[in-house]
Amino acid sequence: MREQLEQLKNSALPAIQAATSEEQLQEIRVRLLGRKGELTALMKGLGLLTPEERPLVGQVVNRVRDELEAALAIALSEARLSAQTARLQSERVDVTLPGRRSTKGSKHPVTLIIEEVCEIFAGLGFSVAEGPEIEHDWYNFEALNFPPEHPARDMQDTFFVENDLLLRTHTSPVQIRTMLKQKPPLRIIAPGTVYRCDSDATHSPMFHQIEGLMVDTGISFADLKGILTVFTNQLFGQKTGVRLRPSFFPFTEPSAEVDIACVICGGKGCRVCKGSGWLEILGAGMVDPEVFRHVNYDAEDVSGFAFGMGIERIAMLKYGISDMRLLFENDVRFLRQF
Ligand code: 2U9
Repeated sequence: MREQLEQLKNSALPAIQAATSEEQLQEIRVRLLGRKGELTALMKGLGLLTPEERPLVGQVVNRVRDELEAALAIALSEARLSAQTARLQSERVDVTLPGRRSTKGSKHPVTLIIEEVCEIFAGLGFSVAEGPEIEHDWYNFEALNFPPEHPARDMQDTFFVENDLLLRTHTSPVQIRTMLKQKPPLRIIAPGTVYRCDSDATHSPMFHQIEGLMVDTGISFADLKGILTVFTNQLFGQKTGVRLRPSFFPFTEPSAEVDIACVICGGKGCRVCKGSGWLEILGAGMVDPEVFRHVNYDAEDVSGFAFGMGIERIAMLKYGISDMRLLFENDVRFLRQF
């Protein structure tokens, strides 16, 4: 049996050294040391030996197995190294290939309009104010003079969180919070996300607004018209016509809707302006004295104007987008055009 073991070793070692790949060495390992391998088969003969012979031959078995294992390990690492060397030599880097361009993102159209509007108002001395999106009923409705039965306070129009907490329906609470913290004069714009229970091609339950507020002594409706004319001219072009129509909001008195001459047809009448030649882009008015009372401003001493606009609507008009939902679907084929 000793002889058989030596023979096995003597024939196996050259085979291991001759093997050139990991696969070949794996096959040899199975053939020699596997469950049905040659060494395993020989070991079964140990049982036929005398008790004296058994430990001696057992030692030879162990030595042969250790030598074979060591030879296999060395050959395996050599095979791996030469495979890696061959791969590295064949995979040459072609330095003449053009580099891979990194794809550059672009700003969302809503962000672009917010930035542009903020920039215009910064030039007119307004600073940006921000506030929470989850608001108290008091800041969102009560302080803004919404009567208790106003439809906006209904579950149909507002997302309520709990009791008197809700998702702000406009950014006006930001101006209330600012007035409570700061004394006049005040010139702020409040951009941000707002929420209303509404969803179709021109309404989204989540949208963006920019509102503005200017309070000082002697502020008049003429200031409102002047500032908003400068604004619309800068955003839509110097020759854009502007008109104000009487309107109503709980928080301003008097109030107006601000229209610009249709950016598509120039005022002749088309599908976008529904034949009127005008596009409504803003609401505005003189701050109601009742609102000043809620923030402890003296309406006898100061006056102010406020305005508000929906950013998605401005983006749709400025970029010719027909369906508001495109702004929220995040389809890169749409977004990469900006
Ligand atoms: C305070 C006082 C007054 C903000 C105003 C509007 C008119 C307005 C709409 C435009 C389109 C909302 O997004 S929209 O649906 N906004 O018409 N907003 S005046 O007035 C204020 C705000 C804050 C303290």
